[in-house]
Amino acid sequence: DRTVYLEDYRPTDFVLETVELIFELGENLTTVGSEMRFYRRGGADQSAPLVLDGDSLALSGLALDGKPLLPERYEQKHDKLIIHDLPTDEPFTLTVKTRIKPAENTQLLGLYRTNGIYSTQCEAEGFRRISYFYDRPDVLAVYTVTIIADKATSPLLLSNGNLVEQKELEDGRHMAKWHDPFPKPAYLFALVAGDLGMIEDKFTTMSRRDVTLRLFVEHGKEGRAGYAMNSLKRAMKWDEERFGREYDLDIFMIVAVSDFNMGAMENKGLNIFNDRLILADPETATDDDYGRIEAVVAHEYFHNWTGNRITCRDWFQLSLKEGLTVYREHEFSADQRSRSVIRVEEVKFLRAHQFPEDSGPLAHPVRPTQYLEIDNFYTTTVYEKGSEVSRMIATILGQDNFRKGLDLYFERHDGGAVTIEDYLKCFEDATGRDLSHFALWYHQAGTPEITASSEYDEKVGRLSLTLSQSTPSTPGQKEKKPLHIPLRTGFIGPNGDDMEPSSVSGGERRDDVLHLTKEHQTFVFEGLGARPAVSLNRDFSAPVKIEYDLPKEDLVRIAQHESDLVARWDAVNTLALNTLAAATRACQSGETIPVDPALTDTLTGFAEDDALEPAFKALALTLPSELDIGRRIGQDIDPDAIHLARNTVRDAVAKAGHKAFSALSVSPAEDAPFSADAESAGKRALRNIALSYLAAANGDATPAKEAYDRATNMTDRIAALRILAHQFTGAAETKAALEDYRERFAREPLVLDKWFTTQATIAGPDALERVQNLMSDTAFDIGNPNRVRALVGAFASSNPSGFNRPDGAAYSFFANFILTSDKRNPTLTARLMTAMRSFSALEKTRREKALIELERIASHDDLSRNLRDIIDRMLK
Ligand code: B3K
Ligand code: ZN
Repeated sequence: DRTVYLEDYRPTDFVLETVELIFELGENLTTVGSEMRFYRRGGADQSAPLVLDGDSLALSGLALDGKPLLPERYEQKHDKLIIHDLPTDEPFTLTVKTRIKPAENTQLLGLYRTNGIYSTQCEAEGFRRISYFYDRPDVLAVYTVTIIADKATSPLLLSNGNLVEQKELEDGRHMAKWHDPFPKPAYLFALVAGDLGMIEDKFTTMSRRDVTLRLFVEHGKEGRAGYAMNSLKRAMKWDEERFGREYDLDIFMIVAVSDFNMGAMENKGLNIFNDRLILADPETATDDDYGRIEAVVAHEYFHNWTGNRITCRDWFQLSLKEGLTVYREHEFSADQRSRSVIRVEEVKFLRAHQFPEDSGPLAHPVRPTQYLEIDNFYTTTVYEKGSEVSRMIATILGQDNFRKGLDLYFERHDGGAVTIEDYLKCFEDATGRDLSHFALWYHQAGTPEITASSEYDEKVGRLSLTLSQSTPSTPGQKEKKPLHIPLRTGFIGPNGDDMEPSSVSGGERRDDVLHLTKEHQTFVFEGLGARPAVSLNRDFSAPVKIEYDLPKEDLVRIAQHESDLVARWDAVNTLALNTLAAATRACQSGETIPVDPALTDTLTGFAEDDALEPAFKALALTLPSELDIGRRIGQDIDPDAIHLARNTVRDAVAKAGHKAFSALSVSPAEDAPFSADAESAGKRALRNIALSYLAAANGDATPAKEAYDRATNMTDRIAALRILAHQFTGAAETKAALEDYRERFAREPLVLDKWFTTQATIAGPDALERVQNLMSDTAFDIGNPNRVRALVGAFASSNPSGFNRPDGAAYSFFANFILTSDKRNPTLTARLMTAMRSFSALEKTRREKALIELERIASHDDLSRNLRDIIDRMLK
């Protein structure tokens, strides 16, 4: 059993000070020389051997202080290199030579070569696939890296830090030497070599140092790199202004590569990105793409302080860097765009991805205590729930105090590898507030559920609000304790204005934050002259589920009048979910499907309200997805009933709001030059949602086809294509538009991903055959993670009625795909597999068919550790 436990943590026996790496790059054979300077840690066992990590390495040399080591001095066991009888008092130098094969590395972990580019991905445990090393985040060393390669095919040789030497060698080779003065763990090491295009810019920091900024992309794509560069500069400025963080090297580089397992990687001074998160121009990128590029470029840059300068002691602390960095990223997006719109998007994401994870077989705390494969813990719980936890600290302390705590964190721990406890202590020490109860958020898995009830005593103007909290059991954690939950709460009067109680008892209330700390707690508010509508969890101040039987008129009042826009959106969303769930039930029992006029009226009201910003209106008008409805129903889910119910409700909304949608669908600024800013994006989003309602109301594909043909940017083009494909699946217009798109972007794999996804998510039983056919399209490439996610991933995770065909055929297709893909790329495969984590919420027939296929996967005894870990937990 290879399970790793938090409680087993202990520091290394040796301290690694410096490492000199020499790479001689060849696609079939690369040799890596590593010269490491060590000394024994004081207080450690003075006879302990040095144990280094390795994975799929060929050892070709080993020397101590320049002298080859005799075979009896070392052993290679279970991927470890163990060296005995090392000096006790003196520092020593260990030289290790390894051979690796970058072109055969289909896992895309370690050093790999695809499309003529050598690049690396070392987090979490990829460096051990390059050389034997202390591959753990608490070993921080200063790196000097020499790269030697053929100059014609690899004119560009990059690594972390500053370039210190570059020269020509014989046989057409050349070398470059990089030095990174900041001690770092191996997971932040990076190397890139190849032939790429570049754009360059500069940034002058707050202390007036000039930093060179370079962004590398495929030749010919330079024109699509400008937005990423611009985002980087805004992120650098923002981090100075908002958090006082300045960049620390003379150069900052970003490289975009096309074969990449995740989004991007924050390697010191040399971020490596999936090219889908860099490349953008109006013809090929949607507004959502622009938003994500801005956010991820910022996220990786922000890691320089939260992750790189201060890193994790061990991988259990992953959220220390990821949760905090996501929070910083969210704040950045909120400041760059519209704060409430960004917040609504975060809430939607959390509910769609983190809540299901937290209520399913893969649930784990933000800070786990054990793992089999750390790669599987880069989850929405560690990232997004981790971010919510930092957000709650800010809500509890207030923004100024949060900043004070974070300042102390940077001051106290710069250069360190620390824990979640160290992080929390900084907020306690800086503000005097005790966070020991709050800390439970890191340790307890599961989404807390709050039940609320209220009573209003008209005679004395008193409102009693009773809140009860509980957290469901999760794997390995049966009993749960009550948490400290900060709940922003508003009181909306009959005229729609905020009401302010004259006094509160029963618990702490600061500003509009109620501090729920007990299992049951009754807050009593005095001085409320009329019965208010209680708006709980404004701004989604806590990542919880709330069960509150609000009278419908209260929900409508909140939807129409709350000063907090997130709460307004949430009220509309609840109205819609209530209607959609009822419609699904009716559909299953063969009754006529009811559509609540309170919903259609409210939505029409939103559509007609000119005071609301377009982006917010677009969000409010978007009905919950079929997956959202399934999650709301929770068990015995019938995806076909949901699909039919949702279409029926959508058509009713479309008819009721027909006039308003017609008005919104005419573009006010069709001819204006394209701008990617949030305001313009909001207008496009609103126009496109209106267009989809109109298409539903009229049942005519022509307007969508015209919109497709007229489109001058990808947002409008793909929106029209989606309407055609999803609402007019077999139509001639749809066929023509799909063919046009395929042709138009024939040489743009990244852009064709949208075409794959659009078709993979067409509802209904034909989806499987469609996906299978698309897999033989020449643009599909099983070796490229983006293609796989765009087609197979989207089908499995975002096409509930198609993927969950009652005959189980799609499950069996998917299981076969998983078994094949696992041989090539375990990280990607394990991630894909999670698409089925909620299978037990399906109705019986589907659930049983899914189980058969999951068990078939599990019965193979040669699964990767990544897949084994996921499938076993799913079946537990
Ligand atoms: N830290 C990386 C993620 C690495 C994933 C390794 N399996 C990107 C990020 O979160 O910024
Ligand atoms: Zn990150």
